[in-house]
Amino acid sequence: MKQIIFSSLFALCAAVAVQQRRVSYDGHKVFRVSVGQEVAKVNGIVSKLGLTTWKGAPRAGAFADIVVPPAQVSAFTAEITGMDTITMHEDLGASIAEESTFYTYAAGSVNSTWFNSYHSYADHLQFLRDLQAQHPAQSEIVTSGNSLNGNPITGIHFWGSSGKGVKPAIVFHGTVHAREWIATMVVEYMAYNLLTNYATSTEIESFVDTYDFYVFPVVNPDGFLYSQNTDRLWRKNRQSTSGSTCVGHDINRNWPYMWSVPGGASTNPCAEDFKGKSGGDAPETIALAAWLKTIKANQGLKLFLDYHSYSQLFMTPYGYSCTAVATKNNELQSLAKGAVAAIKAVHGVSFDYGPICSTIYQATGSSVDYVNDVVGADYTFTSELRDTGNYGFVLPANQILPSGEEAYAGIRYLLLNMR
Ligand code: 0X9
Ligand code: ZN
Repeated sequence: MKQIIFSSLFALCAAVAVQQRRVSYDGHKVFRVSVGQEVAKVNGIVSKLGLTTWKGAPRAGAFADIVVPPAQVSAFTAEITGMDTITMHEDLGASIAEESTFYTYAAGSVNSTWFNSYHSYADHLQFLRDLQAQHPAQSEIVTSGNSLNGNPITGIHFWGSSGKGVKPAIVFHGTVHAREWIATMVVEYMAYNLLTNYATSTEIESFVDTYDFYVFPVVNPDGFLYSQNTDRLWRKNRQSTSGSTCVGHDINRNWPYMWSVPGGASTNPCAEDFKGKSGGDAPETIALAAWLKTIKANQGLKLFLDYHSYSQLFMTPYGYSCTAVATKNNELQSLAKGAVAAIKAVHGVSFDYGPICSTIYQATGSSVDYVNDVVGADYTFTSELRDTGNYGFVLPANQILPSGEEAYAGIRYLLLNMR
């Protein structure tokens, strides 16, 4: 009996310890390999050494960004001899430590220094409350449902001179993929810039008078918390799947539209792009979808934009198919083209644009296809923010503000040119 109690106590402590232990990336290197025609070779190396990749499976003509633990570095470098390779992170653990130096945020003081560092989830919520409090007559805190673990998916809603809820909505989503921290900051920059300059810029005043803005910096709060507390490179939500010990459904493969189309997601619960057991089986997907439908019904949905990182892309529907063409495709491409030119004009950073499937890869069950065809937004885009692979997901904090400034220029172009 004593032994049983002792061993179950031990198991309990071990479980707690496992849960709290931070995944260490100390000494891990991240390599960018030019795959060329050697898809099978690169795939073989990745699976033989049991490595993880940052941008899906290696594809012909593309780069494969591969995380290599210290014990495998020499084996890996031997395997890729002769291939075009650069080192993205000499020591991923050190890069993460540097990035995770959050400046202390003093509640109540929203100003541009917010964008000098990344922040804890609690501080992100405080930032929204403080921003709202600075504009009490034209904003409110909103939630679009709860996550699996009961975290409200929190955003800020703001409006102009006509009052709330009467103008068509513009919705920004950030950080559905937990590790894409720059998306949180950029989406917050949109809200900060529009609200802070409403009183002084006639252009911004006209934007906010024309549309209601709904800005959700973190639509995957459970995953985001996990990426901050446990594993910086966590991507999915925190949902378990019967019959598997692996955790997480990829919310951006789970939207219930063209979900069954083969090839654009994984059916393996351990994969980073696991689509779930059925379309819309992630609570976050269902909550976000229902909320968007309500907004569309109540006030119309002018623009939906889902921010991700990294790759510097500005994309349009569709992800599920490379041959399906969006109804407004010509106009969407022309807007995307203008947006990337506007982005480039700010800091010289180049984004590519085009439909998701042909620009990045086939992705089924992504937000864009659902919002375009099921919810029915007038304009739907998704953007992959900086960079193109120097730092990847672990983007230095000094690139937050420039990322926000250029992303805003892209949005400004849309606001000036959407019909
Ligand atoms: O795989 C994805 O979901 C996106 N790339 S990421 O590295 N950020 O995960 C690309 C799919 C494009 N669809 C949307 N961004 N909605
Ligand atoms: Zn993403």
